[in-house]
Amino acid sequence: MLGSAREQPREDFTIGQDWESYADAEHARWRLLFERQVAQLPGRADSAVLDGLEVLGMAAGGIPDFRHLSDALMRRTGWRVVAVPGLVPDEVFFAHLAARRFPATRFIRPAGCLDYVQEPDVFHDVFGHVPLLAHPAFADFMALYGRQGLAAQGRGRLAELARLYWYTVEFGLIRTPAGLRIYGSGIVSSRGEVTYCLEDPRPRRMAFAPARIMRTRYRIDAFQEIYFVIDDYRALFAALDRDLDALLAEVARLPVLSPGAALPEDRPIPLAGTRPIALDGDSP
Ligand code: HBI
Ligand code: FE
Repeated sequence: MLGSAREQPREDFTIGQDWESYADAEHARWRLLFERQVAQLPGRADSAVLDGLEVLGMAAGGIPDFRHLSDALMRRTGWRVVAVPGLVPDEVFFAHLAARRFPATRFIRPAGCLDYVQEPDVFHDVFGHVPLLAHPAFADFMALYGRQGLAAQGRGRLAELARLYWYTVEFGLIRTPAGLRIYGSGIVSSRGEVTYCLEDPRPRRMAFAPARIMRTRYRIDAFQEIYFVIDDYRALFAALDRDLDALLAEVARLPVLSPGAALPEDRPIPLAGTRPIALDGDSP
């Protein structure tokens, strides 16, 4: 059956989404996840995430059809969404990004594991990642990440690029005139981390520093101990829009850091420090 999810993956690991074959119960699970997540996002997620959800027509109704998402994305940023069976090899993942194709899983997490999944599912991949692909600067960064990922892998420096992805695309925060906001997909699609990352006093929040991030290990099994904060999506593009060998050499000279490590050059971003400061004398 052409385009079926049960077919053998193609050489680029893509499969058909086979949207028509989703069961009502699977759409209902999306609806539950969508509704409870959207309720938390106003005032916490960056406007680029909220705008992306809207312009791409994502809704509580059910699991989006990747063809419709791709049509809407293509008009805005030239990206499309393709279905893959699960995690794909790094070089395949990078090659898709470089070609402005986002590989998304088609399956949805089982009803018994709505709050935590080990492997990405369609809710994480589509609700978490796809909205920002409608943002031009972020969309360009993702394609550049794919190209530089392929280059870094050729030099045996995949770990450094993966850490940058983790602390930006997956768990990044952004400083806006209204305050700190979320843009990382791992947070946007997480029931608990949305509030933890912005409101809990325990994690540290540091100014974006690409070479520092590339030395910092990460945990995949717990909320993050450290978040890095950008001021603008163009800072992501600028971090990789340079001689990769020079950047990797700079990183390789210094030791790898644990997520809890503190460096004198770290610049903490206070939780309330970005709210507009009153000019009438009642601010510190
Ligand atoms: N495959 N489907 C999928 N999704 C990912 O996010 C992904 C992947 N393969 C490799 C990978 N991520 C990461 O290892 C790279 O970002 C380094
Ligand atoms: Fe992800």
